[in-house]
Amino acid sequence: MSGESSRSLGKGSAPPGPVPEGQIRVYSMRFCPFAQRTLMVLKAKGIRHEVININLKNKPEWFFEKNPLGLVPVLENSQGHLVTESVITCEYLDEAYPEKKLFPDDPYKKARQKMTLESFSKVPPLIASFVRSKRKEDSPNLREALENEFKKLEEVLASLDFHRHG
Ligand SMILES: N[C@@H](CCC(=O)N[C@@H](CS)C(=O)NCC(=O)O)C(=O)O
Repeated sequence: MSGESSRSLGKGSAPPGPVPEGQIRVYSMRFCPFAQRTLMVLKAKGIRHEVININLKNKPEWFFEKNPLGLVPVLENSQGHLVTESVITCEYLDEAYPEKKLFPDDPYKKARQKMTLESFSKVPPLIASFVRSKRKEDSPNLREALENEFKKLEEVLASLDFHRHG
């Protein structure tokens, strides 16, 4: 069941059982940039987790009980707690597993970090549109917009002192 490469579940599939004690589950989709956020935080913090990929073109009926909006990512823990929205899942994971904190505790530093993240909120939808576009040469504007975002990101990363925020 675990692993990013497991097959995706679609309509008519049996609902997965409860999450085993001490585990956390993420409902995901392999090419979803939003779900990648959650998966990256799980990985960065070394949290043991299981991945269930959802066929978003043919969603299982039971998936709407996990998220009425039918969107991935969704986190579920062994107490049956459900957390949706990628940014919220990241912050939840950082607080629920405090051993290796990614967000600073200082309120101002934390706000600055969120502001930096927010300034790149255009990136996931841009990547999704780019991946969806049939012929890449038909979307020069998308490519240019993405290249600009990555250039900006590189500049921000180069200017950051990670040790100070660590
Ligand atoms: N704001 C949401 C967006 C999540 C989202 O749009 N996920 C897409 C896959 S990349 C999805 O589940 N699409 C299914 C649909 O639109 O029905 C988040 O940040 O988690």
